[in-house]
Amino acid sequence: MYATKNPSLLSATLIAIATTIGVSSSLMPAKAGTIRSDRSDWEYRSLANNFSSVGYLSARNNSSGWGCSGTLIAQRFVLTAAHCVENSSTGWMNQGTFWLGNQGYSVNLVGANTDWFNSGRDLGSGVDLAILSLSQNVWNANPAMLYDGRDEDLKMGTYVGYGATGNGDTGYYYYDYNKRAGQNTIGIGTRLGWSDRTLVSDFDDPRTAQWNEPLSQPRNLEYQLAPGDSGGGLFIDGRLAGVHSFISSTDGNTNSSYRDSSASVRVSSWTSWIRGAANYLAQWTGQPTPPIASSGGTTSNGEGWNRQAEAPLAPQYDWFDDQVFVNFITDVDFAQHDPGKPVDPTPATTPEPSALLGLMALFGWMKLRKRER
Ligand SMILES: [Ca+2]
Ligand SMILES: [Ca+2]
Repeated sequence: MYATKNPSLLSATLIAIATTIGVSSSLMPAKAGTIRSDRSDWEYRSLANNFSSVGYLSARNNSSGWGCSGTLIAQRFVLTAAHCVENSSTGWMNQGTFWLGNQGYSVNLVGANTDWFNSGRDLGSGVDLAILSLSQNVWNANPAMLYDGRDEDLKMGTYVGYGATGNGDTGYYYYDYNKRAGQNTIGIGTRLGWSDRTLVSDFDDPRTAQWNEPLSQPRNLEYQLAPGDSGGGLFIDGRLAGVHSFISSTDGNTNSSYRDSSASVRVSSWTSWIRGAANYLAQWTGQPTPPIASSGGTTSNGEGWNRQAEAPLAPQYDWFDDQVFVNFITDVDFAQHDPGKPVDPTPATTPEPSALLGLMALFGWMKLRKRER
């Protein structure tokens, strides 16, 4: 059910948001997800095998490590959530490995959306976006195509990610590092009082579904995001339509149970930023402009096709290449660097190091390290 159908749920959601600008117990980053209590976990894990572009992101800095998800959008670029590139208490990642199947690829550059910082890291604004450059080309998975249609509302979406799981009755309770995919009916974020740059869904209980109400029909593999899914991909018609960002609840416990909600950053709002960011980061490493494909939906129900190849699942993620450390690249209005835009009078050049220092000054606690050779 969506809150718009129930005024009391809507007001409860809004109250939760008002009290949660910043850190909140009821609005939290989605870090795999929870499944229907009457379906087998195997079905969700099998569905995930259709989405090899979604990988596991392991990150660490000098004092902590954490895990997220991400989606390959070009041969060496990954789209993820901005909150995945930093730990809220220990700071930025300085090493990262993006895992596709059993192959790990080191992260060498990160660019996070400047609006994420400008908004005070406001999850509800739909700005929780970062792009990662990998130190080598991916060879065992196909990049996802971006969804650039604006007709996402009420289409079926497929969530893909790694992390905590459980079911709608229990909420999430264990973390097995497996990839799962599940479905839901997607709405524009304004339905739940958030930015139209978010896409949302709610987790419907099949036992209490209102079958005459299109928004309250649980999908066959109805799904809810949970910690560990952050940065993963939401697919419509086989295209990447969202980047998993946060979960919320109106039942007082944001545990990904039935009735809780999922939210992803809306890719169609950011296609220029994504292309521009990838292009800009490519220049830093002397790479050619990466081709990033996009197209609108082709079906009315969001089922569509996908062109994903299968990649085997890897059991272990605690590996980092100690020769590769992360550099943060300032978002110098990345959207202006979209190669699809009319030619900018100033030629694109390799950015000066000041761009990097600017961010270091802004976040003085960030450490950049380079291995001594
Ligand atoms: Ca639903
Ligand atoms: Ca709950």
